[in-house]
Amino acid sequence: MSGFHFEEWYEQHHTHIENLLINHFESLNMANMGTACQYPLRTGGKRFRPMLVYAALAACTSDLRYQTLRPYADACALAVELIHTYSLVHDDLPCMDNDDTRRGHPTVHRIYSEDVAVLVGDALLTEAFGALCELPTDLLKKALRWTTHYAGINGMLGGQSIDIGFEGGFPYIDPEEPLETQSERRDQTINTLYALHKHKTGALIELAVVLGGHIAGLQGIDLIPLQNFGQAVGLGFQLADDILDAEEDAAPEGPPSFVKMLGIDATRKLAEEQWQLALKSIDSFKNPAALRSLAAFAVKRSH
Ligand code: GRG
Repeated sequence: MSGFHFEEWYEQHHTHIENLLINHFESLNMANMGTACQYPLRTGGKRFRPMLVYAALAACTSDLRYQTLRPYADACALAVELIHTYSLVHDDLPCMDNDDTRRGHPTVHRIYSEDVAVLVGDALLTEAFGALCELPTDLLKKALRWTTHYAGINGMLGGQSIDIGFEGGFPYIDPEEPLETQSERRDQTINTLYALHKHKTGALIELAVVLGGHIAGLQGIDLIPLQNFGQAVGLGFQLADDILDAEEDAAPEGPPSFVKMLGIDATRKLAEEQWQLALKSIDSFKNPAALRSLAAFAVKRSH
């Protein structure tokens, strides 16, 4: 991948992923469900996670093998973005975050209804596993295992269960109490924040790069650098999100965030450290250019 141009690469992959997503829901017998599922797929999105699948595959293989293996990357990219989209649809529901808009558009339950939005999320998740069935049998079983692991109770869904306070949760910090006597509860809050985002945000990002490496033929300890990359980028992505939120709206109310707990400068420093860690973990790969650019895109983003 010599003379790598990220903008060009990003545009090409973005268009390709949009087509995969929309085409997946064309020509279904249940035409209304097909259209409803396409709605959250048509309203934008950076497509960061599916891009990581292609970038991880490219990092671990030759240009020639990349072309051969690309259809398998398509299956995994589709699966990861469908799971991401299901999580957003369900996260926006009245029983979760109760959001009226997502990416500047009305949320699925506002366009349709709550019951339809539940079904849309369920359908996107189910179809993700269907998409993985396009993998050859030697890749399928582990891809299913990892997807279940990172999307499920040990991954994103587990993170969401921390977020809603069902699993662990944040201790109460009395805003009137002096800082010096809050230290134990502040430590507990920061540890909960790490656990929450490692699972809720980080798990799917890690899944994307693990699937890319898996298609390239990496197994066992050879996947560890990609897992480390995924974890660092996952945390960096969330830190960037917190920084952007704080820059847009400095209101102290709402749930705890890294910026609220650590301050903006320490959060920026932590994000920078995660970026460096991410780059270091893929140092020895053949073609790390796209992964490197995606790490910067996630951690140093302005939107
Ligand atoms: C409902 C099981 C279940 C899980 C929901 C991932 C999640 C858990 C909720 C999404 C809400 C949220 C703010 C998650 C944190 C991760 C994050 C910043 C998601 C947004 O990802 P982007 O910026 O979104 O990649 P786009 O719009 O670009 O696709």
